[in-house]
Amino acid sequence: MTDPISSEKHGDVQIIWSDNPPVNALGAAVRQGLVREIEAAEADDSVQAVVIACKGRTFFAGADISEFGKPPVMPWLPDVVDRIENCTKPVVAAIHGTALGGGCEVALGCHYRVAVPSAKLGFPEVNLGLLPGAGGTQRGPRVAGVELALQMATTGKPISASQAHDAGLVDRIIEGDLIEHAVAYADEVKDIRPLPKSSERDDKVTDVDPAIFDEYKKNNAKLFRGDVAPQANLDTIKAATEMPFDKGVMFERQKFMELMAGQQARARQYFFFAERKAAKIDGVDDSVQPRDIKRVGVIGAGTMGGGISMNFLSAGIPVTIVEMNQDALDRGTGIMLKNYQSTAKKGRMTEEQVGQAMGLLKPSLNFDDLSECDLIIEAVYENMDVKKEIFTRLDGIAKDGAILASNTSYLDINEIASVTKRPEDVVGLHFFSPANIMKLLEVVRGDKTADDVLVTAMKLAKTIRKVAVVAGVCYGFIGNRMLIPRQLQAEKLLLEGATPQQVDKVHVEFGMPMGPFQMADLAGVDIGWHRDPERIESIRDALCAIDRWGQKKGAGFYDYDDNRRPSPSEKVQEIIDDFAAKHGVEKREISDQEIIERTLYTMVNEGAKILEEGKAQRASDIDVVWIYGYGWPVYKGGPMYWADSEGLDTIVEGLKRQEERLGDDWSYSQLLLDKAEAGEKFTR
Ligand code: T1G
Repeated sequence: MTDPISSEKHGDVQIIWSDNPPVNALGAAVRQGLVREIEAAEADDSVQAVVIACKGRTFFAGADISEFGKPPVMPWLPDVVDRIENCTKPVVAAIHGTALGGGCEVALGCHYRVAVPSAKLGFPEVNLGLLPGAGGTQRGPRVAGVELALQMATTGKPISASQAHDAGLVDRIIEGDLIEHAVAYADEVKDIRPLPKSSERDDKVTDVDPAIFDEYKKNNAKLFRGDVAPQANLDTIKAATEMPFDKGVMFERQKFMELMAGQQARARQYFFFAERKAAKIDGVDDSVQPRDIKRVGVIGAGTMGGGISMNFLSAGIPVTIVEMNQDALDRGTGIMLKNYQSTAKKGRMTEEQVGQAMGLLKPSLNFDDLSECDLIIEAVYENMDVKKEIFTRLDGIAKDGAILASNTSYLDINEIASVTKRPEDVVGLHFFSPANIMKLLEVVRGDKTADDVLVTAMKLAKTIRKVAVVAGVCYGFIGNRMLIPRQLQAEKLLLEGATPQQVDKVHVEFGMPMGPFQMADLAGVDIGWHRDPERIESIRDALCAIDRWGQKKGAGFYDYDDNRRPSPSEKVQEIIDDFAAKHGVEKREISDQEIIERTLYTMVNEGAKILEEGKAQRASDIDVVWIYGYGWPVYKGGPMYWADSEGLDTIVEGLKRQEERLGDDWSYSQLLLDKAEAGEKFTR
């Protein structure tokens, strides 16, 4: 392995380079090289100042996560940072790309920091279930101030170079060549003494009202729910206001080690790689090139079509959106504009950017306009006949090589493709509502979908800032298919004595953003309903038949006030009791554990079936779907990782305990049984 650290002289300034693709992670060789080169520069009388810089796309993006859990190799990163700070000559960090985690801490160990305008700095360790463990929780508040450091460390969100400059975290924003200006800056400061050490500055942590920490926690309660790392980050930042640096870093080290040893950090670190693995398509050669997508067509300007269009417009890709009538078209484009304007009001985009995005939109009533598109996404009513009719028309209109995609959330892509003469160009692009917000995209691979169509979809997903997962064709693909047993058991539990609020409470306490019935009310109880009010085969049918379609109707499984605040519904309880009586179901006390076993264990069983049928490439992909598509608590790693943590034998035992109640069409995944028997895991 070539040494990633080198150095070169520019006059009396020594540049220490890191060249450790892809992101200059601070692995052992980098840490060793940094110490070696700092000591060499210090001992070299011809060197008056030092610049630390990185080749490639970014300054150090943090500790090397792939080293976690392995035997440590010296030097520790905190010692590297201390060694830089104690260098007897000024050290300047030249920052581009993303100085994250340990990268930001190395920069803080330097005496000065310069950055290009596009650079970002951050403490994303909390996303890995950790905290800045190389002095960042103590240096950060001293340099950037407690409140900014607290926000950075507990949210993991990076800040821009200009925000960092305003806070004093960056000394100069460099317009032009970074290295040339960094060397010039080093030349400017080379004789200034004493050297400004982040660890010795107390000006930004003295006189801090301790109440700000409770205030912050109260205002960001969601951050702290269930997840232990945000609290540890708050505690260590707070320590910077209560104790001297040396004591503070000892406290930081203790909290860091506690987190690192914990389940949540392991789950989050697993997920970091799981998310990136999802982008890889098994069996498709890296040489397969994506098709060029210059213009996207969207059929349907409803909630989904509008949201889908916004993803491409925001990425600067022109969209032709087609509707059946002017009213629907105007309504759809109006909602898109409103969404953009509310984003602008929150300061997350400028009015000019809103104009640019909407300027790329071409509304049309003429289906033939889609002939100019390289990718056409059908986002209309979830009905196979309607979709077949559209794809038949598309087949005659779309240009050669255009990709024809359906946003269907359940239906058979092979059947849709079968009405075209180009099934190899047909793929499923299942966006999750709201499509302009939710990060998950299920890319559904038909039997005949061409490899380059798949590669194009996965690459495009990254362009529109989605996390894509390849799914095979089956009813509901990955996510919604696993919802089916969960919803089925949840409703059966209502008949047997549980209440909607009890079932939802168990899920929320587990860490889900909402429970099955809260979700049904939000999404619409009528989704997938057969629309026949006379046909009452389930509690949902009974609710739909009397217009209890969820929040949009002010009533679903819950009653809602004008502000959509939910309350338990006597009417719903009546319907449940009638239904149970009619079906001769005895009411009984239902334990929380039974709810977990019947709704979450059955999901794991379905996930195992998806795997054994080859409808997901790997178990970790299923976890990515559930974390990004449904808000599964990332600190539990996703349903398959979580099942491994519980033990697959525990899952099987629980299912066997419930077997009698699971219904006639219940069946075990053989893969689950085999793995449980063999003491194996799905995800490691
Ligand atoms: N360690 C090891 N590999 C990493 C890595 C890291 N820190 N960051 C990225 N990679 C790999 C990634 O797996 C992928 O590999 C490739 O680089 C490109 O990544 C002591 C303890 C920097 C914003 O949390 O946020 O410092 O799949 O696809 O979309 O206090 O990577 O190609 O084989 O994400 O352009 C703190 C994590 C660590 C930053 C770039 N740092 N990385 O995004 O590329 S803990 C982080 C990112 C720490 C100290 C603590 C992003 C990125 P492959 P990518 P990208």
